[in-house]
Amino acid sequence: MPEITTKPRVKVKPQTERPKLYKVILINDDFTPREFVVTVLKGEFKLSEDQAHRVMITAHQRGVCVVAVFTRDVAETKATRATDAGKAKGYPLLFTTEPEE
Ligand code: TYC
Repeated sequence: MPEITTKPRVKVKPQTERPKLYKVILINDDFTPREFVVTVLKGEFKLSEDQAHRVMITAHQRGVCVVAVFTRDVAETKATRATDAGKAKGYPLLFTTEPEE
């Protein structure tokens, strides 16, 4: 009887693989003042006044706007901090995260 031996193959991930990126998304609401949204975008995401204003207006008009893209930990931390900044003032301001395709 011939014996068949098989070598286990171990898949090695290439070390050059990039970490998955996550979008931070700003959600519109009817209560948070526009200027407060701009202030949070500048403070937490380091956007300029002009960038922050564009992002806020886009969310205001379309319902959502992608703020920026980060690794998972950074995206979740920033989204939580920015949402908490609104909560502290009694606003329903909401930032969520979503993996990039
Ligand atoms: N819609 C809010 C208002 O009219 C402003 C706003 C914009 C709130 C974007 C949230 O993500 C937001 N006061």
